[in-house]
Amino acid sequence: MGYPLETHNVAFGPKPYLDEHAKRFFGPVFEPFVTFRSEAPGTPISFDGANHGNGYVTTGVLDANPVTAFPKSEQVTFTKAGTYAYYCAVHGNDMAGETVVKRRCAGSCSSSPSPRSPRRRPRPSLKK
Ligand SMILES: [Cu+2]
Repeated sequence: MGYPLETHNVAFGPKPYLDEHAKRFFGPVFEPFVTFRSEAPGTPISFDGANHGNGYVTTGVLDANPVTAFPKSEQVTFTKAGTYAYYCAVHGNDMAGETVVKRRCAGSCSSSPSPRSPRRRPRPSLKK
């Protein structure tokens, strides 16, 4: 029985900066900037687009293999609205996307309607 060998990371930041790390991933040792998360172990990843001075944040390597020390998933909390490009520095440009954060959400956002929520129909009158 084998283990899944799918290994990825999710990295945000300036593209040239990410590319530098990505192209060195498969070196004599795995590139530490790709392999390890950018935030201290055990701390949440909170992203405001300016982390570490240049907006760099990475989850580090993620995989579903129980024999490695890498987590299966990570959670990133976005604290500022914006459009943030990310990619997997293991696989490069073919595994990329954007996260669109429309507004800051502190706590539960379900209690206040979005400004873009559709208008509600007026209630029917209760006149007899
Ligand atoms: Cu990947």
